[in-house]
Amino acid sequence: HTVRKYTAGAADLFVFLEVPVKHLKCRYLENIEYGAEDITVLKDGLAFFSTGLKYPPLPSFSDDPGKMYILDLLHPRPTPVMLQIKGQLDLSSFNPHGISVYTDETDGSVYLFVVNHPQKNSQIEIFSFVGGDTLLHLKTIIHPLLHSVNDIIAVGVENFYATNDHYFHNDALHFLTILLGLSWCDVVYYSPGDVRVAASAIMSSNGINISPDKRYIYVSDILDHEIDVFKRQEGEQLVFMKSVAVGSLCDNIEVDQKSGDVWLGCHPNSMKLSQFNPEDPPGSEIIKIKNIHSEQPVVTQEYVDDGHVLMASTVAAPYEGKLLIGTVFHKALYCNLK
Ligand SMILES: [Ca+2]
Ligand SMILES: [Ca+2]
Repeated sequence: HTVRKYTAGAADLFVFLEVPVKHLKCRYLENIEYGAEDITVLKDGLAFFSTGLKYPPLPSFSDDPGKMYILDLLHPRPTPVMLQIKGQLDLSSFNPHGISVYTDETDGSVYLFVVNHPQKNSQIEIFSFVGGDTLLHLKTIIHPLLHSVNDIIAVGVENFYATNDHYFHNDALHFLTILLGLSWCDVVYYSPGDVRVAASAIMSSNGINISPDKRYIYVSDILDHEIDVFKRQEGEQLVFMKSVAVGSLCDNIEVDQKSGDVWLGCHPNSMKLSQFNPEDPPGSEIIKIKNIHSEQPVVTQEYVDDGHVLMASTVAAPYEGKLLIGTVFHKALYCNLK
């Protein structure tokens, strides 16, 4: 494996890396043409996808509302199937972004939490996965602290942590916070009786996930090129433990439930991403962190493409020697790690 070289300083605002290609044995997944920004996999091999995100200034190439898909990794030829959404949710403005699943161990029921941006707002949708290809919409959560939500990690049937990736909604003010390197973003804890900032001083908090033993929370500080490790305290406050430098703009985080390895979908070149040019497309980079809690975590590049196969990777979800890779606005890959 190639160990990531840190040529750019952690304080650099933009990473201009031209990355050498490193491929795995992969194929495109059917039915995913306009991005699968987030993917997560249940222990039984069922994977959920959020697709069709519209998140300006990032490009999107379909005017259709976003949709959720499901895929069975135990099937001989896994293929994404669109999920039918029942209930009161307005599907014409559905714009799904970060996702998380929660399994209630007492009865095995599965809840899917989805960050939704109808009319550029931020809200959280909670669905019950009732089996087959059906989601039942249970409720919408709107709160002033959940103002620019990117991703979410569910820790109960109505409890979650969520990341805000902006401090200001105004584009000019937001750009100013980036220019000045202000670490004003946060992680919010939500439960029906208690909503508060659980961690702050983050430049731009993007992906969020949890360790297999549920004791630690991982947050990607995308503009700081780091993964922050927090310990969960009594009362759900998060205590900062350390940061692991990744040398890339890492988006969503998935955790291998067996090994505890942290998998990251990353953007090797932010300029190519924000100033989209099909002649010089943004690339994709998948990074893995092994032994994240040890003194010396091992950061490796597992997949790299210059954008000619896959543009703008956001997530890499491992399962039993297989890897699903999603993107902001492009296709998705099914890869073999063995
Ligand atoms: Ca997620
Ligand atoms: Ca994200």
